[in-house]
Amino acid sequence: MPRVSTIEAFRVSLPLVHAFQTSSHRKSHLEHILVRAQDADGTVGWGEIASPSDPYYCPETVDGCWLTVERYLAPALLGAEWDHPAEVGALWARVRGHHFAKAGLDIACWDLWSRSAGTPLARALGGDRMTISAGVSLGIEPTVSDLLAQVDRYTAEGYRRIKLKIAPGWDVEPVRAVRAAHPDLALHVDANGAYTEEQTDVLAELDHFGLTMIEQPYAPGALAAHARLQKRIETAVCLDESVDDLDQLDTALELGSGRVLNIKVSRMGGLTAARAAHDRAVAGGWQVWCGGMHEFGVGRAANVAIASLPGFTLPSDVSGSDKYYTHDVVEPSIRAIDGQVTVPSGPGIGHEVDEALVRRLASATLKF
Ligand code: OSB
Ligand code: MG
Repeated sequence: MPRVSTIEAFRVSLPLVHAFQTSSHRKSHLEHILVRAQDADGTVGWGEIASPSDPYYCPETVDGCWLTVERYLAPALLGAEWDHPAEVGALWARVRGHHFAKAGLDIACWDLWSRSAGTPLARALGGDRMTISAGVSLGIEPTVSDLLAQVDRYTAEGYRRIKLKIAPGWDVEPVRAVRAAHPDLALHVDANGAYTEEQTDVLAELDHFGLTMIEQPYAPGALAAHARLQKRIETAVCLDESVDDLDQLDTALELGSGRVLNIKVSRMGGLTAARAAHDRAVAGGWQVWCGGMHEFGVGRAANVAIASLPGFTLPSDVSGSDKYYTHDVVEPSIRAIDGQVTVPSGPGIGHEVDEALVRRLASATLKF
């Protein structure tokens, strides 16, 4: 079996419909790297590197991913023999970290392989759902009434749960206001690691609002602190930044650092790794859901595919493209209807990339 004889990468920037602010950064447009892999038969697979531009969520950056693809990952993949996409991770196992960059190539290989097999990516991964449940992640807004307007808008659109970004100084007040306006809403908060253990009293106060979880309250490495918090509060603690490999997940499971895992394809280093995290977390008795990184259509379609696995029982951060972008890079664009995204039945990611658009928008390209 081939496999990849041509690899191209494109740096593409799209404006966000609505600026997004977390405890650590603010964004009005996003630059991602789209990866195109072609085999000797001419079959093409696409992947997306959804790294943030700046190292505020994770250590990776778009610039760093670009160099890593150019110097290490693309040369390792080009011309290598493999039969199944679960094997490609071994090609770059020597490269430590760089999970977002690896994920882009991994997704392209899964798309390529499932297209040549004529299989939907979701089924190739072992997913059995026909639709996935979609929530939205709302950034920090200038005022509580701006936030309430956002919540009203997306609950009216039918999204199944709302996640609110919090940070010290923007936590109990917005949560109380949203809860008062929507008593039965499935609601959770995400701190992106902005709290220290000295600020635990605020987190304990959030225990009284019937939240489904508190996502990543402390710094990524603070697995013991997360375990102490989980013992103190009723609300489930969810890990995001703390878990980017199976060893960290094992430690978290053993310590009881939470009860829920946000699985991001990018953070784990690709679909194979995300599936392994799903299997391990579910076996350890945790609930899992699919997180996102404001992906364009390629990465978003990969998220839909992984979220079709049976263990993804909680609503995802995989909202419709229109929440983020006026014009996405795939056709048809990904849509949430009444809080559900349909898992495509066509081969591969099930969406066609507008290649002319990608080439036109690219501010830089690589070709191997
Ligand atoms: O912590 O889940 C996060 C976006 C960028 C960086 C980190 C996070 C997020 C989101 C948005 O919450 C998820 C999405 O809508 O794609
Ligand atoms: Mg998060």
